[in-house]
Amino acid sequence: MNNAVSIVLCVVVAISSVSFAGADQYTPKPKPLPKPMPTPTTSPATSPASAASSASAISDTEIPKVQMRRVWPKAKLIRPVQVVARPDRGDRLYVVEQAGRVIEIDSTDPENTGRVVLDIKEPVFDKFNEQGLLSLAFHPKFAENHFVYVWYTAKKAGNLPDREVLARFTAKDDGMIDPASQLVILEVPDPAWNHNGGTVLFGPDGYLYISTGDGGAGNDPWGNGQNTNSLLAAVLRIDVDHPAEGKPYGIPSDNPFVGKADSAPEIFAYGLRNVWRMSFDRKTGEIYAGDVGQNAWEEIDIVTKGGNYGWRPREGFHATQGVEDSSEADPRFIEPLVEYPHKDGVSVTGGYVYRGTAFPNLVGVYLYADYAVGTMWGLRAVGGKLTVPPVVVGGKSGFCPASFGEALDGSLFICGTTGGDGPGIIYQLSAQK
Ligand SMILES: [Ca+2]
Ligand SMILES: [Ca+2]
Repeated sequence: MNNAVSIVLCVVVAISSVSFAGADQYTPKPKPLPKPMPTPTTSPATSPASAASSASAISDTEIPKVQMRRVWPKAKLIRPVQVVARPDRGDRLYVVEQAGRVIEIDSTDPENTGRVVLDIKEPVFDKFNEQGLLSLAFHPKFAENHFVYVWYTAKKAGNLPDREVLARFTAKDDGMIDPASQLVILEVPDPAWNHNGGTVLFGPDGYLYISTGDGGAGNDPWGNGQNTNSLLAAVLRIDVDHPAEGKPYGIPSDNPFVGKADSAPEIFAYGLRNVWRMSFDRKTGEIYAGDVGQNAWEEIDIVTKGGNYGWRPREGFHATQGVEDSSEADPRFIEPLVEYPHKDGVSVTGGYVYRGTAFPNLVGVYLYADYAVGTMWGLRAVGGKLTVPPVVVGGKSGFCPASFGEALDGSLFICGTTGGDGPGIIYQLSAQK
């Protein structure tokens, strides 16, 4: 039996690597999770006197097992794809629903049912399973300007083709986001329904980063991956605070393709197939990205300025099968931090490096998951180099993790569904101390 197909469990493979046909062809069939790793043995501090030494006793080679506790079960969430913390209100989380709504959760109230703060089901187009409202980012100075930025797929209209849209909306004092306040910042024409990116987030440099997919279909038939004149298959970086004359955004002067011929100055990094989720390590400023693979390998990349991550000649640490420009390892291409094969999952959901304070053993661990099988892994890396290889830290069979989320205090969440249009669920993550 074809492994890659047999383990596609989540009916709506929002970021699927392999599903070309409609998702309704797939029958959910939960696969048992890999056997959990044994709980690492630790020597917890047992007395106040040893508390001081306990911090230094925490090994940076350990990766604890991660527990998932469901939170806000009364909030009716439909296909949640992101959980984002409001920067000026630590008690407010905004949950992005793929069909085009944003739900605000009062995180102090375990019984909270959520409040719809934005509904843009029109103009969002979510006919096929990787389309829709995919990501939201609060402006770092949201408290002052009330700006939020979203990334969504939009349908052909008038002279405009099918496309991805980066738009700014303005919230009101009460947290409601005015749908009439839309300002379109960037539109990227999109040749196919799949591989639409997309995470938007602000970096520590104040610039807005956007992951785009390679456009879609299979094997990148338009050659977007290695085309630095295409905004597709890239991480873009733009300056929304200092627009260039006549444009809704500016280009950071040190973007890698500024002033280069036949290149798009918006590009920060390229050769990426479909970065569905990426995040900044809030301590180091490094970008961790989960790049969804094609037929064989899922990968995690540390995305650096000007980097070429190899798609389509490379898939994970391998020459891509079935393409004429398939390549062995080559100095042109930055290899992944880690990869996993399609026997272990088929659609990577990039997560976060834990930088909270509640679970010292988890600090510095990068967590990520597979959307189709629900497995969650942890690894450690320093300076872009792997220091502790990935281990399975948790996950739930039958739960399809669409995204991790990070609260202001560094607590982590994971959201998703039980598959297809199944109920939307948010879990809070914990680990042993
Ligand atoms: Ca596409
Ligand atoms: Ca790659």
